Amino acid sequence: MAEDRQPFQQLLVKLGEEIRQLKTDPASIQLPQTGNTTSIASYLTIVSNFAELEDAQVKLLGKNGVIPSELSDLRSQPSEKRREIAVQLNPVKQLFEERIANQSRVLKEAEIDQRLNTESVDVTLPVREAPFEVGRVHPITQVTDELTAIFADMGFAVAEGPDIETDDYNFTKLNFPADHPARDMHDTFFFNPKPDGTRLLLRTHTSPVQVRTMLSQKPPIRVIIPGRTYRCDSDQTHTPMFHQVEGLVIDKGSHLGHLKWILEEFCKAFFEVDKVGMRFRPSFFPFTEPSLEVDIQCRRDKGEVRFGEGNDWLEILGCGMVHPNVMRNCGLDPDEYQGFAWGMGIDRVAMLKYGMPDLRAFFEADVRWLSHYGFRPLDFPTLAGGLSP
Ligand code: 2NL
Repeated sequence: MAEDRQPFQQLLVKLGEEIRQLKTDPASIQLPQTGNTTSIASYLTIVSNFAELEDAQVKLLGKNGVIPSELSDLRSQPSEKRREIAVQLNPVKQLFEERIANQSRVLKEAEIDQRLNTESVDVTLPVREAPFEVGRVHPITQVTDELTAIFADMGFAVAEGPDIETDDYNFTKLNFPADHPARDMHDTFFFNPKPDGTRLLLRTHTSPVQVRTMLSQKPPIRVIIPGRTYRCDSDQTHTPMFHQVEGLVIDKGSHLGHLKWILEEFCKAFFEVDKVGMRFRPSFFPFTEPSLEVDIQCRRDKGEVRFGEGNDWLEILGCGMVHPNVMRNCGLDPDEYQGFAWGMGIDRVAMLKYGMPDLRAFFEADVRWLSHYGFRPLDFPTLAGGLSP
């Protein structure tokens, strides 16, 4: 072992000499068995830090290391002699490479052990806010989750459908007459007509999803459909893209009394009050008969709205019994089944519940607005646990 401690530099010089002897007369030396080779290999197993190990590797095997530089003139030798040199040198190189890789592993493990023994975690430090806690849930997402939790609790399923629809599903099946003004370019975003004359559009309400539900499922049906809707309209309370939630119930004995109860329970749960005055006014929609509009009791207080008290009324949704023509268009016999449906603007009820004055800000993607009006993530709304965080 005494040789192991010979300065490495000395061993390298000797290795250089031995390689030169090998090149001159390969038969005169057995490089893999020399004491020098053994000493270098031993040295590589006692190197005690990464810097020294890398230094050894560079000096032995690096581009200008002893072995490559002594071999740089090998091309000038006859091929038989080159073979004899290679037979001796290759195992030596391999031995050094193995020792270096092994020692690198040993040093890495020692370093980890050292850190485990010396570093400790102060578990009493306060927790930093993780990125997903800094992010905020958009009010539309929050309110959609709140609505969904309320209706899910009443046994409603959630249905979804495409934003791009056919004229048939968006209007015709819903009993819109051919010349109805909603079919006008002023209200509806149409795509260019196809060669057969039909044209796709951006759905103006979520009702086409109800049509799809009626066409594909047998009653009893209880679904709500939250989603994006589009109309060619823009001012302080209208944006070209907005959100609706519609509900649909189809069963043998469904009637307006059920509809009224559902909407009343919904309003109490959503606005988080024990009782709420409601007013049903006659109205008109092509797809319901009779049709009603619903106002809820409120009090306006310095720009703030309070529900369940006061003498003001606020319109929040439209509803009605599904028109027999719509039932027939969707493959249901109106003499066997009755249905009711309602539709409500999600953006509008979000503005009302959380006192956000300008609808356009909802879609400007301003992080300052979102950090003010947004909601903490991972606080999922449930009826039992509380809706608004
Ligand atoms: C409103 C009014 C409403 C419906 C939507 C509906 C859907 C089918 C059949 C019958 Cl497939 N009705 N939906 C019914 C009444 C009103 O929305 O003012 N929405 C913002």
